[in-house]
Amino acid sequence: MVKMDSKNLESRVQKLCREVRELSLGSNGEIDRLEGPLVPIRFLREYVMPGKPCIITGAVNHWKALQLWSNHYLASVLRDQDVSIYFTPNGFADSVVDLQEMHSQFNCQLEKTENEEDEVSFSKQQINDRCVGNDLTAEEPRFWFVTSHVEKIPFPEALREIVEVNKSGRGVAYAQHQNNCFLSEFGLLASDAEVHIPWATEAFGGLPEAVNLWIGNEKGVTSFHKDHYENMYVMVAGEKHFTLLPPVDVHRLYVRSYPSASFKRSQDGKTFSIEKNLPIAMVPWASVDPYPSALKEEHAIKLFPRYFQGELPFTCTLKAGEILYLPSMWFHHVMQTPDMEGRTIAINYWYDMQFDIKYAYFNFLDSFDCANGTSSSLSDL
Ligand SMILES: O=C(O)CCC(=O)C(=O)O
Repeated sequence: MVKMDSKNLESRVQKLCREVRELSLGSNGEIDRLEGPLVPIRFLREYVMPGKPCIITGAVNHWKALQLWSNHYLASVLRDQDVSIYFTPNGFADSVVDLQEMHSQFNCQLEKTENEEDEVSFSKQQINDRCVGNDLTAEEPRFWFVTSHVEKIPFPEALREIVEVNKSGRGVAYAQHQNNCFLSEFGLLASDAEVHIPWATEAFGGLPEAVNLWIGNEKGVTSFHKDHYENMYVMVAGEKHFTLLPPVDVHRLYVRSYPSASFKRSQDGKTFSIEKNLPIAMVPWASVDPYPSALKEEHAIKLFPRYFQGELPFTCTLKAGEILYLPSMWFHHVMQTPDMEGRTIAINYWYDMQFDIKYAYFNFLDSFDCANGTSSSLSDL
């Protein structure tokens, strides 16, 4: 019997990651491309059951959305519709934010809490200890998990905020409401696409739990995270660039618990502040930004060696008319390139995942802290 010190555990986890690639995912970082629509049983056997992503081309060519959805058409169909829009100063929604950087680049600061007692569910020491990069002697933690400022505004105004991002100086707008919004706020567009993907519905054994519409621009970045859904992600306009890691690679993302807060945008839309969510709640989130600026690269490699020195992540660019099958629990980071009209548009279908043996294995793996060789969960507090 081998005693599990941290080095031992680390090398066994690395071996597990390599083996998963060798046995089912491949190790060149490429995603299979297939001509669709797919036969459900083949999709189920070759991709859903092994939990392997793929890109399906030619399966939505019949959608009117691909031809019809100019900015003019969208603004006309949705002229009287209010929609939820998510604003950030820098385009990074729901991600780990460095307060020092926010202050120096966007003059955006953490607001003081009126009643300190509202905060005390976790001590500052506890918060600092859990996060990567915090100075243990500082008054406040430096890194926070920050969500967007959300407003419901008329669609034509929302679209202007998105496509005129470089002119407005009013932060970065992203239509990324996820509550089945394609069938609610954007329901007037539903007949231009489909409310489910028939062959995927057959493979998954039921209709999607939620269908969401995403309209963004080149500044909008979605940070590494995972979802408890099977995801059929359809690109309608522009391109999205996905960086993917399988669930078995969870330790490479240095998931830590961060105190949570939200951006608040001023009424004129020109300035942002950060408001703590009270009482302070800790949110487990991936610490790695896979594309740090040149200035931050060396530091990032030192801080996150398991990510930057490990196996290549899987990457792909999804173009209009293509579908990405993103298996449940895969970590994904998303960037975008708009089309000639200055926007990206996507619709995604979230199907229920099976909470089965793979899910149980993942939780077991996630419960080990490789750095210490202990079994205290990185994500629990
Ligand atoms: O398109 C994006 O920006 C993010 C998509 C995503 O996270 C998802 O579909 O789960």
